Amino acid sequence: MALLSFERKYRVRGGTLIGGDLFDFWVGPFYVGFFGVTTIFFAALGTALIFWGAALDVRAGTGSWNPWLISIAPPDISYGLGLAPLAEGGLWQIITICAIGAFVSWALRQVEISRKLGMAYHVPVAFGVAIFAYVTLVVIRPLLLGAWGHGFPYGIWSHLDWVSNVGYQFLHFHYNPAHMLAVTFFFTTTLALSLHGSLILSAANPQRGEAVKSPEYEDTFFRDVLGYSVGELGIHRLGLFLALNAGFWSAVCIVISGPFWTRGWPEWWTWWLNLPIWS
Ligand code: 07D
Ligand code: 07D
Ligand code: U10
Repeated sequence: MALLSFERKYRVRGGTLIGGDLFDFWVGPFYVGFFGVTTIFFAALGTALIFWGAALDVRAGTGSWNPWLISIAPPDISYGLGLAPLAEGGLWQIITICAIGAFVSWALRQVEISRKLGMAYHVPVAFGVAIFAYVTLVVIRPLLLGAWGHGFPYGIWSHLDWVSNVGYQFLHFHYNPAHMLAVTFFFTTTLALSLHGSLILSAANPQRGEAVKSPEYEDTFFRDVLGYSVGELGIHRLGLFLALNAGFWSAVCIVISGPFWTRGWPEWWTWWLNLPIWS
C-alpha cells in the first residue's frame, strides 16, 4: 500500500490515553493529540523563559545574545532544595519543569500514535531512557546531594564546562567503572549500526540489473565471517539493548558520583590491590 493511501486508512480516531476525541486530529503531517498540545505548551514556555533569562543577563552586563554563549544557570548551592528568585536560578527551576513536561508529553504522544497503529511501545520506552538520563542529571542527583545547584546549566558552551568540572572533581572520570560500561555501550552501538547498515545496503541495494539478495545471504555472510548470525530480528533487539544500556549506565555513572562515591575515581580501584590473593 502506498504511504499516502495507508495514511488515509489509518488516520482514524481512537487510541488516545486522555481527553477522548479532544485534539484527536492531524495538522499537516503532525498528529496533535492532548500531548501534542502539552508538548507545544511546555516547549514554547521553556524557550520563552530561556530568552527572558538571556535578556536579563544581557541587561545586567553578564551575558550576550551569541547563541553559543546563552546560558541559564541553576541556583547557587546555598539555596539547597528551596526555590530561588527568578534571576538567581528560579528561571532554571521553571525551565527544568518545562523540559521534563515537554519530554514526557513527547513520549506519551508516541504512546498514543503507537496505540492508533496497534503497535507495541518500544519507541516511547526507548525515549524514556533518554528522559531518565536527563532527570538523573537535573533532579535525582541534585536531590541526593541536597541542592538544585548540582544540576547542569542550560547553555551550549556552559554545559560542556559543567561536564569537565564535574569530571575533574573526581580526579579522573575515566576510572568510574559505570562510565566505562556506558562508553563501551556507546562504542558498541555505533559498531552494531555500522555493521547492520552496511550489511543491509550490500544485500538490498544492488547494482542496476542485479537481484536483491534475500536474508539467507545476510545470515550466511556473518556465519562465514564470525561462525554465527544473530538474525534479522535479533540485530534489532541487540541494537536496542546496546543503545538503552548506553543511556542507562550513563545515568548510573553520574548518580553514583557524589551521592555514593566522594573521592577520586582512581582510588575506587584500591579494592583490587587489597584483594587477599595478592598477600
Ligand atoms: C543529533 C538529535 C538532534 C538534537 C540536537 C540537540 C538544543 C539545545 C539550547 C541554547 C544527539 C538540539 C539542542 C535544543 C539548545 C540552548 C539553551 C541528538 C541528535 C541537535 N545536551 N553534550 C551537544 C544537549 C548533556 C555533551 C550538542 C541537550 C549532559 C558533550 C547539543 C541535553 C552531558 C557534547 C547538545 C544535553 C552532555 C555535547 C549536540 C539535555 C552528558 C558535545 C547533541 C536536554 C550527556 C556536543 C557544544 C547531539 C557539542 C554536545 C544538547 C545534556 C555532554 C547542543 C539538549 C549534561 C560532551 N549537546 N550533554 O547531537 O557540540 O545529540 O556541544 O540533557 O561535544 Mg550536550
Ligand atoms: C542526558 C540527553 C537527554 C535528552 C533528551 C532529549 C531536546 C529537543 C529539539 C532537535 C544521556 C532532549 C531533546 C532538547 C530538541 C529539536 C527539534 C543523554 C542525555 C531527554 N566521556 N562524563 C558521559 C565519554 C570524560 C563526565 C556520558 C567518552 C572525561 C561527566 C557518556 C569520553 C570527563 C558525565 C560519556 C568521556 C568526563 C559524563 C554521556 C572520552 C570530563 C556525565 C552520554 C572518549 C573531563 C555524563 C548521564 C549520556 C552522564 C557523561 C562518554 C570523557 C566526565 C557515557 C566517550 C574523562 C561529568 N560521558 N567524561 O549520558 O553520564 O547521554 O550523564 O573521553 O554527567 Mg564522560
Ligand atoms: C527510523 C526507522 C525506519 C524509518 C524511519 C526512521 C528510525 C526502518 C521506515 C526515522 C529516522 C529518520 C527520519 C532519520 C533522521 C532522524 C534523526 C537523525 C533523529 C533526529 C531528528 C531530528 C533532528 C528532527 C527533529 C524534529 C522534530 C522533533 C520535529 C519538530 C516538530 C515540532 C516541534 C512539531 C511537533 C508537533 C506537535 C507537538 C503536535 C502538532 C502541533 C502543531 C502542528 C502545531 C500547532 C499546534 C496546535 C494545532 C495545537 C494548539 C496548541 C496550543 C493550544 C498550545 C499553544 C501554547 C502556546 C504557549 C503557544 O527505523 O525504519 O523508515 O524513517
